[in-house]
Amino acid sequence: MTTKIWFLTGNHGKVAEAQHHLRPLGYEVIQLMPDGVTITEPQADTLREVALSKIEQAKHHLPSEDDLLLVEDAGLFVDALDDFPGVYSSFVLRTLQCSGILRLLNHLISEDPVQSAKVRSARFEAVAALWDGSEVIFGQGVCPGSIAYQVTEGEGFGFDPIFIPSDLDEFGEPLEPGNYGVLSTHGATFGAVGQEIKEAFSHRTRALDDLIRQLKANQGQ
Ligand code: ITT
Repeated sequence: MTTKIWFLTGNHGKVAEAQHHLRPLGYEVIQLMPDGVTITEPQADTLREVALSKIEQAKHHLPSEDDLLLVEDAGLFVDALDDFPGVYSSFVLRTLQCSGILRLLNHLISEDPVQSAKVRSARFEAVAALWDGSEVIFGQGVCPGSIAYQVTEGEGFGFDPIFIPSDLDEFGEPLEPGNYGVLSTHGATFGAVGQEIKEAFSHRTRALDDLIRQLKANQGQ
């Protein structure tokens, strides 16, 4: 039997990634955008607070009480910018865009390759929250990587055109930057690889897997 998950988000890229990942696991993901209801995203300090606020606002608008409600909040955290833009990622994408992040990092450029790699080190983080009708379950995912030198055209959304994920080891776990793994985009950004390749590395995949693992444990599966 397929379980319906209503995904509250205005971001079609997120929906496509969640559908692609969760369909084979037996979940039908449908985008939820309740008519005439404005869901506000609070300016909070953590992704978890933002996700919880969206669940609280949306749970009364679920089409059926038997269905599940999903929200997910993500952000790009750049080490050399003290984790900026982080929880401000949506605002920064709308205003500075990807090219603005590159300009900020260019001010910090170093001739030393080791220092230069540190300057560009970054990660995506995602918190997925699921309302199952009685409680909220949280899943977390991190994707370490680095910021490219140029914006690449191609697939993906948001900061994908400037984010290069770290290689993965044989267990699918990310390696420290600079190490070669069994799975690699060979320096290509998320924007330059297809959705399936992004999925192997992505913070979203990891957050959703974490969530589904807990959901199944709660259901005794
Ligand atoms: P919601 O309606 O779900 O909130 P959003 O696009 O505002 O959609 P977030 O607040 O979670 O999503 O994301 C903050 C910003 O980070 C936003 O500009 C996204 O485009 C970007 N972002 C999130 N996940 C990303 C990913 O996997 N790749 C690239 N950029 C991403």
